[in-house]
Amino acid sequence: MKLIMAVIQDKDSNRLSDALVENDFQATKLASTGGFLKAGNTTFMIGVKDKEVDQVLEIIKDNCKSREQLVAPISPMGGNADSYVPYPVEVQVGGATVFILPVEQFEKF
Ligand code: 2BA
Repeated sequence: MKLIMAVIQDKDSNRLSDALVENDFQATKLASTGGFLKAGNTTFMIGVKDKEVDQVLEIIKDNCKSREQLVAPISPMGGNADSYVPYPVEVQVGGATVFILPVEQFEKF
């Protein structure tokens, strides 16, 4: 068994939930925050059989889009003004960042 942890954008989370349910996969959604943008994102925990991993990765790929996001400049506040960029910078946020972990034991009570 594997635990798939996928960090995705909030905008894609309902679509991905629906697609997982349609395909009979069980998942848990966690509200998370990106360390770089400090903006909300969604982390899915999906427990699956080893042979189902590829199917779930396909579902994630099909339902999560990569997008550009603007990062507002942060004022230096007494720091080094030389590196201060006074205009918003665009970053490419990926459709999904996925970790696949082995599960030693799985129980439901
Ligand atoms: P954030 O940390 O908010 O990062 C959002 C996007 O900002 C990243 O998209 C990347 O394009 C850019 N970025 C991140 N750190 C950067 C840096 N030091 N310099 C310049 N640009 C930077 P993604 O790579 O697609 O990541 C999307 C979200 O997935 C991340 O949100 C974070 O929540 C999660 N994530 C990505 N890599 C991770 C990792 N190795 N471990 C844990 N979470 C990760």
